[in-house]
Amino acid sequence: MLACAGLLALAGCGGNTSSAGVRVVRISERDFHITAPRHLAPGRVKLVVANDGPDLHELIVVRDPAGTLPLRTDGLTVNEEALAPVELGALETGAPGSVRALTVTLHPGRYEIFCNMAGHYMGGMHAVLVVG
Ligand SMILES: [Cu+2]
Repeated sequence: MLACAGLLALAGCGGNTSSAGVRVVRISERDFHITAPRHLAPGRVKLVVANDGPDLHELIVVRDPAGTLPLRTDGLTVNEEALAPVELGALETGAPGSVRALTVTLHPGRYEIFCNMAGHYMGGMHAVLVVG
């Protein structure tokens, strides 16, 4: 990872780099799993999110030093309102087959991405990103 970080400015670390120097990170969502790189270098990244279905999915990015995300009283969804201070951004509901993008700036630390359609987080639609 250290060698990777050192090469970032030169080669984009093997990933795609847009003209603005924003790195592209590909994420796949499906029922009920999110596939994403576990480790990322700090900086500006464009999360390109493919919904591989078959259901509708969202994607929310939060900085999450504490670990466990709070649930609403319905027991089926994450309490996004409680996470507002640490939310970096969100993609609202996307149809199966859609590809959407969200650009965020990542600082060293632990992040979590998740889908907050009813029951999807509980079903396993979350992933931890370790930045640094
Ligand atoms: Cu979902």
